[in-house]
Amino acid sequence: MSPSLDTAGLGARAAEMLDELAQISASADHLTRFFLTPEHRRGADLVARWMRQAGLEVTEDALGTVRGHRPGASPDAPRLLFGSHIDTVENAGRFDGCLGVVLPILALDWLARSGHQAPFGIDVLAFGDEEGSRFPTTLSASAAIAGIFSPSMLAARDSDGVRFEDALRAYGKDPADIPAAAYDPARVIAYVEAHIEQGPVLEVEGEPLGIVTAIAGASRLSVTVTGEAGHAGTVPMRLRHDALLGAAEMALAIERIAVEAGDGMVATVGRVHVEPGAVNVIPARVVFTVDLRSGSDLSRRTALERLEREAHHVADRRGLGVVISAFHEVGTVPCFPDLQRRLAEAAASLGARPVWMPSGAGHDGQAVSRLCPIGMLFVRCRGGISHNPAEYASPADMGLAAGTLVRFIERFEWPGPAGSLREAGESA
Ligand code: HGY
Ligand code: MN
Ligand code: MN
Repeated sequence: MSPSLDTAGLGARAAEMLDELAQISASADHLTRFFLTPEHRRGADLVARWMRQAGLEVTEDALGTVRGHRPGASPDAPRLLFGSHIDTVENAGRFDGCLGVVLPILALDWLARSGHQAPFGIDVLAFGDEEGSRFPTTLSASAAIAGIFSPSMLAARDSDGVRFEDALRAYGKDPADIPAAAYDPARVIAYVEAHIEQGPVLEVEGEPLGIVTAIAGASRLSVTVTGEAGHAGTVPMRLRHDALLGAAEMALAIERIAVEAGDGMVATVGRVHVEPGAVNVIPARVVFTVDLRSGSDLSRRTALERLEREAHHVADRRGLGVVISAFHEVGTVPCFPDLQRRLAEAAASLGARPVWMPSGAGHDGQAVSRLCPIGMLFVRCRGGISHNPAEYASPADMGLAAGTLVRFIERFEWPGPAGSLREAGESA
C-alpha cells in the first residue's frame, strides 16, 4: 500500500492543472474548446505533456484521443482504462470531463513515485468529442476505442458546413485508421471514469463522492417546423402559418410529456433557429433541438412516440409541416456492480461514505460500456452547477477522488488473463 496518501496535495495539483487547461479556449472571455479545433490540439498537447511527466507512454489515435499507457507485468497484459473528455460546451466550466483525465494522471504519478507496479496495464484516455458541441455527433471518440464508431458520423457538418471527415484530416488524422483505434475486448479489463456530479445530490447529502449505478439513456432530436412567411403588419392572426408559434406550442407539449412521464425524465429545447429571423416577417421555418433523457429506456421511447403524435397534431391544426429526426440515441447503461463495490471500498478506505446514485448526464462511459464493464466515480460540485463557468469542485474533494483511484488500483485484485472481471464480478 502506498505511503499515507496526501489527498490535499493531490487536490491542489488537480486544481492547478484544471486552471491551466481552462486557459486553452477559443475565446479570451470564456471557456469553449470544441472537437478538432486548434484549442483541442493545444489542450491535447498539454494533457500529453502531463502524461509524459507522470511516466506514461503517450500515443494518439485516429479520433485524436490522447492515450497515456503504463505497462503491466508484460507488454500484452490486459489493461484497466481510465479517462473522460477534454472537449467542452460553449462557455463551459473547467471541471466537466477534464477532471476525469487529470485525476487518473495524478493517481498514476503517485503510484509511480511510490514504486507500485500493477500486473495489468493502465491507460488514461482523453476523448475529444463527448459533448457533441461542434458536430451533431457525440461520443464519437469513445465509440472509436469501443469499436462501434459509425462511419456515417464522418458526413456530419458543423454550423459552418465543415464536414467531420475534413476536420479530422485537417487535424492530421486518416479515417482509414479509425478501426485500428478499437481496443481488443480480450485485452481490456474495465473502464473507470471520474466526473463531477453536475447535479445537487452530493452537496445535499454532505458527501464528497458518489458511486454511479447507471447512466441515463438519451435521445437528441432535430425538429423542423415549416410555415409561411408573411408581412407582420398585414396578415390577420387567423390566416397565419407561423412556424415559431407552432414550435413554441410543441416545446410546451414536450415539457408536459416529460413532467407527466415521471421516471426522472427530463426534456430540454436548447437551440432554436428561426428563418428568416426578421422583426417584421412571420417566421417561415424553425429548427429546434430536443434533448430527452430518462433512467428508463421504455419510458423514453414512449415519450418519443407521444412527442411525435402531439407535434403532428399542432402542425395539422396550424397548417404547418413538421419533420422530427433523431441524431443521437444511447440507451441507459448500468455501471458494473463489481466496479461499484471496488470504488466504494476504495473511497471508504479514505473515510468517505459515498452515495450510490444514477447519472442524468451522459458520459463517454456509455460508449465504452460496449467494450468492457464500466464504473463511475462522482465528485461533488457546488450547487450542482455545470455547463456553466460557475462550475466548481473543491481541491479537497478532488484530492479524495484522486486518492480513491490510487486505492482502487492498488487493491485491484484481478483473476488474470484466465478469468475476466465479468466472471469475477458475477461470482462476487
Ligand atoms: O449532455 C450531457 O449529458 C453531457 O454533458 N454531454
Ligand atoms: Mn462530461
Ligand atoms: Mn458536459
